[in-house]
This record gives sequence, C-alpha cells and structure tokens, in this order.
Amino acid sequence: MTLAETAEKIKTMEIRGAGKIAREAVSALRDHAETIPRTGDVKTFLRELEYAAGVLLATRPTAVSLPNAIQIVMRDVRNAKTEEAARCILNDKANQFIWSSRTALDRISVMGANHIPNGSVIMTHCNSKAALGSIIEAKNQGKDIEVYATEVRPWNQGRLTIKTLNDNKIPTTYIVDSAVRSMMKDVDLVIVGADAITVNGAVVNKIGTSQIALAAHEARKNVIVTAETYKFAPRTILGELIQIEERPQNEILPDEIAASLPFVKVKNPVFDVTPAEYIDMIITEAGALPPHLAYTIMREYLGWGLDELQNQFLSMEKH
Ligand code: RUB
Repeated sequence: MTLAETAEKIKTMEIRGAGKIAREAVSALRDHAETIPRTGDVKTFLRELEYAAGVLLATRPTAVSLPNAIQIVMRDVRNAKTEEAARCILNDKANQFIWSSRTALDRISVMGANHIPNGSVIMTHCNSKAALGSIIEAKNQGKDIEVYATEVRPWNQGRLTIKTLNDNKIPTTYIVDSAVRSMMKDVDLVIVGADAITVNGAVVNKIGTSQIALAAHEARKNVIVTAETYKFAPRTILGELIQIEERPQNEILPDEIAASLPFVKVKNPVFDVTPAEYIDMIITEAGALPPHLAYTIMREYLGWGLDELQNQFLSMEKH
C-alpha cells in the first residue's frame, strides 16, 4: 500500500481506531522512505519525509496518537547527519514504535482484566482495541462476564465490537446509543478507549462517551479508560485544545433529504470530551492511574513533547 493509499484509508475510516491509525501511519512512513530516491543529501531526504508525514497528519485531527507516533519516530531522524543514517534510524524507530505499541496493548489488556471483577457486567462504547483487549483477557482469565455494547451511530463501530465479543464467546447485549442511561442500572462498570487525554485528565473519545460517563457517575458505576501512553497530548499543557473532528452531514442525513429541509442543519462531531471527574481510572501500559496524574505520564513518557514546548516558550520570550 502506498502512503497516499494509507492516508486515504485513514481519512475514509477504513483504517480506524487511535492505536491502529498510529501503527499504520508509522509503517506507511517507513515504507514510503524506500520509494524516495537516494541522492546522498540528508536534507533532500528529510524534506521528502516531512512532506509525507504532513500528508498522514492531515488525515484525521483528533487522535493524538497520530502526531505523537510521527514525532516519536521522526525526532531522532531529524538529527541524522547522513541520508543513510536517517534511513536506518527511521526504520529502527518505526519498527520499535509498532512493537512497543503492540506490547503496550498486551500489558493494558492484562491490567485492565485485573480490574474487572468476576461476574461483572461491562458497558463499552465504540470499538477500542485497548478496551476489548481487557474484556477478552478477563474472559481468558476464566471470569464470568457480560457486555453491553452500543451501536455507535452513525458509523456503527458497535457491530465490529459485537463481532469480536461474539467470536470470543462473551455474552453480549447490543443497544442503541440512546438506551445507555436506561441500561446503566444493569451494568457494573464502563470500559472505553481514548483518542486523546489532556493534561487535566479529560478523555477525548467517540461521541457519546461523555454521556455514558455521566450516566455511570449518576448510577455510581466505575468508568475505566484504557489508553496507551502515546494517547496523552502534551500540547494541552500550553492550553492547546484537542480539535474535535466534524464529519460530513450526509453521514447522518442523506443529501436529498437535507436538500428538502432548508431550515435544518446537521452537526456531526465524532468525538467528545469527558471531564476527569467522571473517570475513575486510566489504565496505561505504565500502570493504572487517576486522571489527574496525566501530567506525570506526559513528563515520564512524552518528555520530548515537553522539551519541544519549552523550546517554543523560550523562543517566544526572545521576541
Ligand atoms: C475510535 C474510537 C476508539 C479510540 C480508541 O473512533 O473512538 O474508542 O480510537 O481505540 P473512530 P483503540 O472509529 O472514529 O476511529 O483502543 O483501538 O486505539
């Protein structure tokens, strides 16, 4: 698959889910480098690579896993002295990222499963590898569990979720998104993934997550977020907001119907923000933590992000 094809698949959601987007983008960048002709000039190579990274970054705006992954891979490549060194570093860093991202998922699954008591009824939303990994691992640990999975309009990612749960022989109840509050009384805990986590511990995930968290809070049920450390967004320290992706209106209302309703407009934001006070725990590969420790994760695991911010800040002071 070419880089342009990967970018298109991310844009059209054939490749989706924050972790997968990051892994596929990194592998597309690594493979794309092979198609850049060798000139012996490191600057030319880096220019081509930055352009390619830009194409990937422009695909979907919300999942911070994408810019973080590109940055993790590109950081040392940018300092390479020769083209060959840059190529080697890119290859190593990309493979390392893909490997550690999968390892992170395995660790989160085990830790997530340890937080699921035997006999639990779990509600999940959208289709998160990290959340499902924990649920499947709990089942593999021999726990007797059940799941409520939402439909996830308008893309119906819930169908992917119920297929995976069914394949793993996990008893599952499929509900429409608007049934969440009614069903919460039958649920013991909520487990979801994340596209981005801000410095104040707010979690950005599929639209509807915040309503589920609110209903869970009201019913005094725990909300667990499962997320790899590269889903934390260091730039939020500077007050930068996470951009919430808005997708076309015809994903909700067909164009011909919309055309007949001139006074009606459609809004289709596909992610929302759940404040930290509605989240009991974030499970990362580095351990389970309360949301207000988000900064610690950023400092320990995304330290480069903070260095970069500090440099920006210092250069601002000079002006
Ligand atoms: C996917 C979504 C998932 C997170 C986490 O949204 O909101 O919950 O990306 O997924 P979309 P994972 O379908 O619009 O990409 O744990 O697999 O990274």
